Amino acid sequence: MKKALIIVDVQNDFCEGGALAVPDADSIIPYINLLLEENEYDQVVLTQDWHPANHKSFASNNGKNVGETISLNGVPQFMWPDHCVQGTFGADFHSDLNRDKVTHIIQKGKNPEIDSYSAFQDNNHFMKTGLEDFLRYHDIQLVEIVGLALDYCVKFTALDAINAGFVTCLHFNGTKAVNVKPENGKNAIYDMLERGVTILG
Ligand code: VGL
Ligand code: ZN
Repeated sequence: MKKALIIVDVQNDFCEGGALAVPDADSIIPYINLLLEENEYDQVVLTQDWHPANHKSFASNNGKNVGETISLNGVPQFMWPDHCVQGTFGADFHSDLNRDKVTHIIQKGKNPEIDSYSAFQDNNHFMKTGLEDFLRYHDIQLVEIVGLALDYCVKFTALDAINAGFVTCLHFNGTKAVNVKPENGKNAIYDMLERGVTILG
């Protein structure tokens, strides 16, 4: 069975000191580097949140406060601080992440009108990113997922991997939740278990 590691959004803005820092995010990086060292993945995919400065998921672009929810083109949109703006330091991958074995990069969230938590498609299910085609082209049947944030991009990436028919595993030690509401991280795990994601310890 050919397998891929999908490393979700390990970018400066989601790490310590970043604009949308996920608590304890940096602690997953050595774990991910060890996975890369100890396993033979057929493909290693990085995803990168990659927003234009006028992206509508930013509270600042809607005259809203961070933490509010608006309706954006018919879907609920949580209001985030400005983050992962294309070409900025915050959008760069964390420098401690070993990128030697990376075979593919998926940039997402580029359309200012639609957010994209999943690495497979936008939140409106309007545009695919090409990740599914890439994995199928390379005969991948199993995906292992790590990265940030457990309760947003990691969760929706894992659920779409299941929908696409991949055997899907999440490394619990390779992910952290942003937990804008308490229990979001725990509920994300429940959602994934319910849909058939295997949680590896
Ligand atoms: C993410 C919020 C906004 C994530 C991206 O990577 O989980 N969360 N943009
Ligand atoms: Zn984002």
